[in-house]
Amino acid sequence: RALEMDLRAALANDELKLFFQPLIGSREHEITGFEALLRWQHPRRGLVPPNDFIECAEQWGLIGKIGEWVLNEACRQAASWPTSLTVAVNLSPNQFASGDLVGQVAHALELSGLDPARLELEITEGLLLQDTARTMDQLAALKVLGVKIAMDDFGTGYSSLAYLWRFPFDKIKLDRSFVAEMSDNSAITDIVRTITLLGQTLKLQVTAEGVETADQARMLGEMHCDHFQGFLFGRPMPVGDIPNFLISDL
Ligand code: G
Ligand code: G
Ligand code: MN
Ligand code: NA
Repeated sequence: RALEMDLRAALANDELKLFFQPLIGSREHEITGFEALLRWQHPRRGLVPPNDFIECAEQWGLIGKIGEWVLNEACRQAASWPTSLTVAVNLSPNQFASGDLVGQVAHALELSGLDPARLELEITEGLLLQDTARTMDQLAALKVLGVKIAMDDFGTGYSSLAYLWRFPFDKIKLDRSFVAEMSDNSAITDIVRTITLLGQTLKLQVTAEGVETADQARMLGEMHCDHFQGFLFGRPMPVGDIPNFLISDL
C-alpha cells in the first residue's frame, strides 16, 4: 500500500516524466516523430518503468489522471518540435472505460495548439476485447478530432485480423517479438511480410517495433514497412536530449 500512497502523490510532486523514442521513416531513415513513454522518478526507488506501476494505477483508479497528464505533457512537448514530427501516446483500456477521454484529448490539443494530425493514439488489442458501443463511439469521436489511431503490439493478441476492418485504424505497430525472431526463423519472416502486405492492402501504415540490427532494418525495408522504431535508431530519451538528437545524423 505504500506504493499506492506514493503513486497518488507522484502527480502532485511532479515525479512523472515522459521519455521519447524516435520513429524513423524506412526509406530515407529520417526522424518522423517520437513515442511518449512514461517513467516515474521515485524519490527512493529511482526511475520506475511503466510496467511496474501502470497496472497498479489502473487498479487504484489513478490511470485517468495520469493519462490526462501524459496527453497534456506529450502534446505540449510536441508543439515545440518541427511541425513535420508526430507524437504517439499510449492509452490504457481503462481510459476508455471511464472518464472523458475524448474531452481530455480535445483539451490537450487546444491547450498545446498541436495540430491534431500530429497526435497518434496507441491502443492495444485489450481495448478491443471490451468491444462495446461506448468504445466504438469514442474511437469514432477521436477520429473526428483529426488524431490518428494505431494498434500497438500487433499480432500478439486474439483475433487481430477481425478487428482491422471493424475499427478505424491508421497504423499498426508490429510487435517486437516478430522482429526479434525474423533472422532465425523464415516462417516468422513470411508472417511479417504478409502483415506488411495486409497493411498496404488495407491502407494502414506499418511500423516495426524493436528494430535492433541493420539486418532487421534492411529486411523490413525490403518489405516496404513504413516506419522503424528500436534501439538501432534510438532509445527512449529524456526531453533534454531531443534537440541534439534532432540535429544528429542517425
Ligand atoms: O518504455 P517501456 O518499454 O518500459 O514501456 C513498457 C510498456 O508501458 C509499453 O508497452 C508501453 O505501451 C507502456 N506505456 C508506456 N508509457 C505509457 C503511458 O503513458 N500510458 C500507458 N497506458 N502505457 C504506457
Ligand atoms: O508496448 P509498446 O510498444 O508501447 O512498448 C514500447 C517499449 O518497447 C518501450 O518501453 C521501449 O523501451 C521498448 N523498446 C523499444 N525499442 C526496443 C528495442 O529495439 N528492443 C527492445 N528490446 N525493446 C524496445
Ligand atoms: Mn506503444
Ligand atoms: Na508495442
